[in-house]
Amino acid sequence: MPRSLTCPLMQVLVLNGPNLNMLGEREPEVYGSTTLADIAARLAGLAAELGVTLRFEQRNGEGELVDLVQEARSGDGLVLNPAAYGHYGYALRDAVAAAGIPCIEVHISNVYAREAFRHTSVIAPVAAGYICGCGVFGYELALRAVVHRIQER
Ligand code: CA2
Repeated sequence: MPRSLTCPLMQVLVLNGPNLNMLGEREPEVYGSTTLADIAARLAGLAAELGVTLRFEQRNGEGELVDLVQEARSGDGLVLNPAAYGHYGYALRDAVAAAGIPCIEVHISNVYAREAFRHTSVIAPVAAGYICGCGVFGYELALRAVVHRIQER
């Protein structure tokens, strides 16, 4: 039976880290010309299709991101582009590990084709999955992946 007939809608937080508010405005050769608002709009359409209540946020500070991950514990899943914090943000990693909900880490660029410091993720070991290098389409893949994980539980 479809989940919508039996349970409340799944709640997923899509959380974006520092500087991603500048998406589409600078460095289009690396990140493309799509803005964060464009991504939010695309995901809203997909969320409706998948039966998901979506919250889409961006914060620059690691503490603010930690606060939102802690709030997400009352929901079902997390899609996280931690931006540079993904490479060294242990407080954010601890929050994701403690959240007890599946998290899919997403990066727009192929971090493995870039500087060596981007080749490490401190989040990936505590995430359910990791997507990078698929451009902004990675967010749609990540939303589908986290929904799949939630339904498996
Ligand atoms: O590829 C990604 O999604 C990243 O998470 C983006 C981060 C970077 O530090 C990670 O290594 C990979 C950077 C976000 C900054 O985004 C900007 C967008 C437009 C202009 C300037 C920065």
